[in-house]
Amino acid sequence: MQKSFETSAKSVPIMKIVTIGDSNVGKTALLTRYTDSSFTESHVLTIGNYLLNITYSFLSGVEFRMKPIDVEKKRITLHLWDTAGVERFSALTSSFYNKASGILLCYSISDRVSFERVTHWIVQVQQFARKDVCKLLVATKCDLKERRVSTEEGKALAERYGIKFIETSAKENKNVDEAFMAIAQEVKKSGLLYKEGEGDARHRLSSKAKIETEKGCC
Ligand SMILES: Nc1nc2c(ncn2[C@@H]2O[C@H](COP(=O)(O)OP(=O)(O)OP(=O)(O)O)[C@@H](O)[C@H]2O)c(=O)[nH]1
Ligand SMILES: [Mg+2]
Repeated sequence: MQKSFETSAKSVPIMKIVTIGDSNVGKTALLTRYTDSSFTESHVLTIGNYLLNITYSFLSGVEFRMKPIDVEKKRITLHLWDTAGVERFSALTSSFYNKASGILLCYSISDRVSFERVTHWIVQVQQFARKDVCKLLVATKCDLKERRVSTEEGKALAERYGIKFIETSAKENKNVDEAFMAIAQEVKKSGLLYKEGEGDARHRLSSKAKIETEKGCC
């Protein structure tokens, strides 16, 4: 019985999804809403100390979560890598892009600078991620009344880069599942999936966490 469970678990393909964008745009809140159905008002800088991941992500500026998802009736495991937006982690976090299947490029509708810096994040992706990585432009905090970036501007930017666009609110749980489903569908179309254990940071980082992180992972 146990054996057949392990066999079927192993056959579930993996998509590696990375969230990137400026600090404070709400990347962690988006993931927390998606994986834990919760939201917190406080901003805790992502620095890689998420309790469950401490053995393999400390000092990395990246936190890890998993969630199963059915994409067009096929069961997939999402490996979700939440990067730190603060500049001091950029060398380490960018090393997490290289095997990403999909990247959520996030900015906040209430923070004009975070929108203008999407171009910077795209350059990072072009430099460090696979050429065929799937991308989705995600506007966050669309519940806020003090809007600094219009929906039209978001759409226009996404069109410029030939990627899809979605406005979300982790606080009000708006379009959060839809954002992850959209990137998962893009990845499924592109075929950029992994087998269990293939290039998996959780295995590679367990003993030599810092060294392996510096080499790049996920
Ligand atoms: N109103 C509102 N606030 C949000 C939303 N999402 C996040 N926030 C708030 O924005 C702040 C920053 O959220 P985080 O998710 O920690 O931001 P982050 O992008 O992960 O930041 P770094 O880890 O520093 O890169 C927190 O105070 C959140 O409560 C949202 O949808 N609506
Ligand atoms: Mg964070």
